[in-house]
Amino acid sequence: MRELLGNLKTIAAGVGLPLALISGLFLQSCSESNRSTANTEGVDEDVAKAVYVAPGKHDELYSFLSGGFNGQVSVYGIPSGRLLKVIPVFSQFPENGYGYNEETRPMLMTSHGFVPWDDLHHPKLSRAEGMADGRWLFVNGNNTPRVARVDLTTFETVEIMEIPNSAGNHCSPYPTNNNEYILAGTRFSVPLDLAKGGMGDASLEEYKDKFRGSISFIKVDKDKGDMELDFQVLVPGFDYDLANGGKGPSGDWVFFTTYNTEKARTMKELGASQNDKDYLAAINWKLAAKYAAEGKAHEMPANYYHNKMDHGTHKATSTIKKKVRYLLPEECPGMMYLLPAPKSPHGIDVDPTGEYMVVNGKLASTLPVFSFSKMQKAIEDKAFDGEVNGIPVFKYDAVLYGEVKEPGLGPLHTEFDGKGNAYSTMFVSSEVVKWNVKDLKVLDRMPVYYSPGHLMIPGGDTKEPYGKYLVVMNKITKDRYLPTGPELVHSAQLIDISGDKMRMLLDFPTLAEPHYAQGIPADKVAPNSVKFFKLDQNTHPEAVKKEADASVTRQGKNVKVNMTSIRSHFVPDNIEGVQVGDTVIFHVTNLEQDWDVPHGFAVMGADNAETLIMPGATQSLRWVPKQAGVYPFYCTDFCSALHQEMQGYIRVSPKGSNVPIKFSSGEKKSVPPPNGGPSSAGMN
Ligand code: RUQ
Ligand code: CUA
Repeated sequence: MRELLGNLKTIAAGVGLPLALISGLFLQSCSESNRSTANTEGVDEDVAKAVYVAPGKHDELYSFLSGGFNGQVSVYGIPSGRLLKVIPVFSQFPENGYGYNEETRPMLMTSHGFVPWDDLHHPKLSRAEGMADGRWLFVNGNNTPRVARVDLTTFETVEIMEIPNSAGNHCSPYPTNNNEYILAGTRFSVPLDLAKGGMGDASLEEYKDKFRGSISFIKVDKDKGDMELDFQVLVPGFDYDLANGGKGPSGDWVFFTTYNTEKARTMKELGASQNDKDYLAAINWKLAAKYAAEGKAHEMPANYYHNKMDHGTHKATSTIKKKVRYLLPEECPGMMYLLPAPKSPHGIDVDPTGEYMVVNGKLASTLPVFSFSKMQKAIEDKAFDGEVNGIPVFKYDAVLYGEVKEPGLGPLHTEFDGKGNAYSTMFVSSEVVKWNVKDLKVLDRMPVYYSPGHLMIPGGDTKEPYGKYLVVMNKITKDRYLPTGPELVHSAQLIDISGDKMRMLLDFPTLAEPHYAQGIPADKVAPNSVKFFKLDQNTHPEAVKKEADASVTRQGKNVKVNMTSIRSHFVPDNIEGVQVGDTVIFHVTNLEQDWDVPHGFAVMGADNAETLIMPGATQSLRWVPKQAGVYPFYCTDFCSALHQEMQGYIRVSPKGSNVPIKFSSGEKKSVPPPNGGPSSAGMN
């Protein structure tokens, strides 16, 4: 395989082969390697020690991998690669009822209606002084433009905000060094109707004149993390791909890669690959904020949802926002510049010192590194080469620090180790390449399997990388694991970067398609992890805090069941008086005040999901029985030795019957004290 790739490189080097052709060649090389068993090249014998986390011991780091098209975030322990949790964000999750139960359904509301899915690409940890602080994780929804916030005390999604004037929120979300702003750029430009708001109706032939991109400036509350769309910058109608914030000297700047500066609207594979250089856009976010504050912003109508989870009720509410402010770069001198960057660039990564901006040009044969101080000088000297829509374009040589020669094929992303080295993924030549940021010399190459997209070094996008490990996320899995039919898991690989040479440690399967990831030392997150919700702080309006208060009430065609659960019974567990044609809402409060004792609730025929209620919380399930009968309900989580006994019945009579509402917790059979948890009960 190495030989093959070598040949490939010689063929493609310098000639600027179209990506389709190169990847075609590459796929051939994949099937080549299918013939042999898994390739263990680069793996030495005692790597097991480096990743072994003994039973009962904890991992050194958390890592948060995006799930791509599953709309979720997966949490893995590093170095073991153990999957710790799946956090549903944009997707309904039957496992715990997220997006199904009444409390979380509003989280998935958008101006397009209820959208229970998205393509989640880039997790970014919140920051303090340029370092990940372990409080929140921000993620983007690429399809129906949204930004979400996960609270890392509960590992729950607590806020989702739709982004207006955007289509494909890929270039997102990028926090500045103290979360002053989260920046979110649109991937696709769309025709904007500044008078009526939102997307206008336009002929595709008018692309060049009417289509615009947008970059959203989302303010983050310092203490609570709540987001608010402050304003947008409306930018030329390119495709905006990825972004990253500066640090140190470049801390006031954020950089965005663009492609399709050709403004092609069809067959973009070719149309958007014509220009020898596209742009890296540089925006001074502080200056933009100043312009917006000083009245340079215009206002236009908008229509977008902002959904927030309340801490006390544990219920989400949606607010519909009707206005958005925007800045036009041509009216804001000094706010935005364009750096010419070869060639359909993807990732933009800023080194820990904040001086070097690395642009990963998918089709480029070199890896250009731009210099922030040269950029400052170029602004002073007006070293421009024309302008686009009033935005100055720098002369390439005036801002270029240098180029990494023959880095590999198909560079996509770069991260840093804090020792002056950079690591870049090469999609086409399937390798991670280590190079020195100062002298731009390639130092090492590690073949990876296969076709890496993003890579992540814990803290590798901050001013002080944690270093030590690198996780590379591969797009193609092929023969790495036992085959599971046509659909395979994706594969991440863990690489030790503590020495001069990279050392391959571990393959681990990932869910759906991870794009970016974030890693953080466990001690920045674990101590703040909530064990359970305090019942006396539960302000859910339908919560019942003791069994005596449980009730069943009818209001017209609606029947409301306010129920409690505790090991190992529900109150009430016998319910009568429901009729076909009624809508029943179960509000179930878990009375437990102990760690790791959720109760589930499911009722036969429920067409949505179960709910999984954490101790001290209330969740509500809507159920519309279709036929008369006596329906069992039960707890879905094996919570005690008598979990199988945790069940009840609800009687549904024909429409118009005269069975009155009646409920009880029966002649209770004696219930053992709540000590029957899995650890003490020997329930197997
Ligand atoms: S992008 S590799 Cu969102 Cu690179 Cu996926
Ligand atoms: Cu409660 Cu099983």
